[in-house]
Amino acid sequence: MDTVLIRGLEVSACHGVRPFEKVTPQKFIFDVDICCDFYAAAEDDDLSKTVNYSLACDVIAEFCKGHTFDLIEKLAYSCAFLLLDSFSSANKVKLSLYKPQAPVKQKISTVGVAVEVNRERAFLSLGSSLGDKRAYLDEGIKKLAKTAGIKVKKVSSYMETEPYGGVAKNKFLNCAAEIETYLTPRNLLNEIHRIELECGRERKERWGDRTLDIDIIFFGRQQISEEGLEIPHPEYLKRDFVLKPLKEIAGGFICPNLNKKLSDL
Ligand code: PH2
Ligand code: MG
Ligand code: MG
Repeated sequence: MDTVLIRGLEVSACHGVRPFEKVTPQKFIFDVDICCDFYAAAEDDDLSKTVNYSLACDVIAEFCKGHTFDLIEKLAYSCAFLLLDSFSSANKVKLSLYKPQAPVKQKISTVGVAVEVNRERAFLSLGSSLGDKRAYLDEGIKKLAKTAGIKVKKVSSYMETEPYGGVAKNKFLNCAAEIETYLTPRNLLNEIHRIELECGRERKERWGDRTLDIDIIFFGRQQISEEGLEIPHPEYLKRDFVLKPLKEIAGGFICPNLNKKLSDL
């Protein structure tokens, strides 16, 4: 994968848990890999077709100086997200952040953290069968959009559907959403669980009526089978209330496990 490299970018800024670190600037050093296809930039010798490393350095330096965090973990994640926001052609950022003057008793050459963040396209199914169903879907989408590392790209129309599975008794309101996300599938699932909880979801009966349910149907082309996390969703083919709204917003999407277009299912 083509990669723009930045090594040893030095920024003087105030980050740290200790109170003096929040007022006394110290040295932070960034090593960054920004992955983007720059074949066309190389072909045409055209700066506008790649990630301008000088702009990328400005973005990092300005953010690092303009904020104060306790943790370099927070600073590293925030900078990686910001780089993906700033450069739409970048699909992965690897960032190492060093703090050579960190207050540590021992003599050290440096401490630091490394993060790797990917841009992925994911599809979600949302459903509600309790209370003000439309308001719960609206609220769920609003909360997704407000979450760092999630951008809502498309939302299907809301469709009234019959309860499926023999447990839920009420009619559902369902929709699908396309998001772009910088989160891992596991962290996306955790954010979804937080949003369901904030929308009054009680986890009692599997498949029972619920204020808000958000399921990950696809996460890029990834196939995942882990405890509590199966992607593509194991049931999506059987569920019209998932397929119909998905086809509306992503008919051309090729399902990773079937290698068929959604619109052909
Ligand atoms: N969700 C379920 C069980 N049954 N039926 C419809 N129509 N819509 C749903 O979203 C739904 C369901 C479990 O998540
Ligand atoms: Mg569900
Ligand atoms: Mg669910």
